Amino acid sequence: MSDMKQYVEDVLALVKQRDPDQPEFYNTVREVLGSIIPFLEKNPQYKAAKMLERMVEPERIVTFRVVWQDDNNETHINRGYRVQMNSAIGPYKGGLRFHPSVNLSILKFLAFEQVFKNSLTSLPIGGGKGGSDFDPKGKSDNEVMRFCQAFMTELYRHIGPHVDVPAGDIGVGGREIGYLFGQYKRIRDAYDSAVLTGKGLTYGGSLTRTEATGYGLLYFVKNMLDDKGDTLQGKTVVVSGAGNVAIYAIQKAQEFGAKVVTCSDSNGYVYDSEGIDLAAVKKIKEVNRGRISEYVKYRPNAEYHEGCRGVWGVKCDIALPCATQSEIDLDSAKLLIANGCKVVAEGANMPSTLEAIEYYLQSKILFGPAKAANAGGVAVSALEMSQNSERLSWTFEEVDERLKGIMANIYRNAKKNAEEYGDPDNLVMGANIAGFKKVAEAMLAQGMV
Ligand code: NDP
Ligand code: 2IT
Repeated sequence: MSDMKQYVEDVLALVKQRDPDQPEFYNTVREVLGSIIPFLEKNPQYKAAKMLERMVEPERIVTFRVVWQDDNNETHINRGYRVQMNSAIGPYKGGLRFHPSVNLSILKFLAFEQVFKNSLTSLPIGGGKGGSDFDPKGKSDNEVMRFCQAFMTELYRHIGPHVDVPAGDIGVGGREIGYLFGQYKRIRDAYDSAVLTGKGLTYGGSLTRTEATGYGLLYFVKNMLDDKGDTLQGKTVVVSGAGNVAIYAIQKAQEFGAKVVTCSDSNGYVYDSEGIDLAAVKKIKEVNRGRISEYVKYRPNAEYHEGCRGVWGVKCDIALPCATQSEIDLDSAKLLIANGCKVVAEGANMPSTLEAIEYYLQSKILFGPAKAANAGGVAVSALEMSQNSERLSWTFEEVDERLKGIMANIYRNAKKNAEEYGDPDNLVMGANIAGFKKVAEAMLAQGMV
């Protein structure tokens, strides 16, 4: 085994030994470190500086009690978290997730991914992630508001425009960011616009932020296809999820001339052979906060299927997982490719298992890994911070143009590094090396950090 391969194995063993109960975190560390060995071999200074051991250890983690009352005056206790993973290139930046499955393993995996994703955007943002095991489903607006206020009453002391800037993720959208921002402002008694991103347009939000992750994903796919002389026109696309990322991915895919035939939530998926009616999905999910099963009321010819895994059995040219982690395992990956799928690009974070990713790479399909393909959301978050700093708002077109430029740049950077390190179509390796380089260089320059 080469020296650097051994080094990576040793660090992985250390991660497992320290936190044996954190499989999601371990898997993402394995994905990243396992793919940058050729870079480490050319740059032995990083082993000498124990850079990998440093990077797998979060700079700081806070966990806290969140106590709130529901509409029947019953008291509930949830757990809040913020993982401040790496601040080498800027203040910690990354979303908040409110979902019953949230735990430290999931937040550490998301924060670790975020470090390299944020580096890839070429904007000055470090990496973090946070959230709570609170479940917003079925809660009234007032209950969500009280929860957000209680959550921020503790979180405020750990964040700030130059310290740590949270945003949305699963279960945290414009409504939650509004309540969180209001409470932060009340406690600090100052208008620190750039303490949160994804804000509403009346109080410092950026045009295009709502659309940015989904649009960015499609800009990334367009770049991958352009390189092969192909386009989205007439392609059949399978999308999972029906939240923020999925909705705007569907919208842009349709604008590019593709036919999107599915979307889903955690209960099941819909198949609409004539193409998804986005207005219906928006009404169900954005306006009514309902279930995707209601789609068939709007489109009687569509089919609803219980269970979300079946979505990967739908024949398509392009698959865009946009719901959650580990949605596509090896069997689903095999099914997709057996049915003719030629492109997988990840809107969600780590939606494909490591075995599924291995299979995509072996099968030589085009694969856009999450940290590159879904970086548009956090990139526009950083642009929101810029606009807040200069106390100006840019037009939709201006932000969208910048987003296109950033996604093209991420694609080129990942591709260039994949070529340079000898595996030209492996964007997993290319994106990881490109993201890692900048963070490692910044850490080395800053001494013992
Ligand atoms: P939303 O909360 O808006 O939507 C999440 C969607 O995924 C819902 O349709 C939800 O269904 C479904 N979902 C959630 N958990 C599960 C599960 N365990 N199994 C199946 N479906 C599930 O979140 P976003 O759209 O913001 O986030 C989706 C993914 O994109 C996440 O992986 C997130 O980390 C990632 N991401 C988000 C960014 C952003 O800017 N928002 C940026 C980059 C990545 P249900 O309603 O049933 O829960
Ligand atoms: O996973 C992600 O990149 C996000 N949820 C967006 C983070 C952000 O700070 O905008």
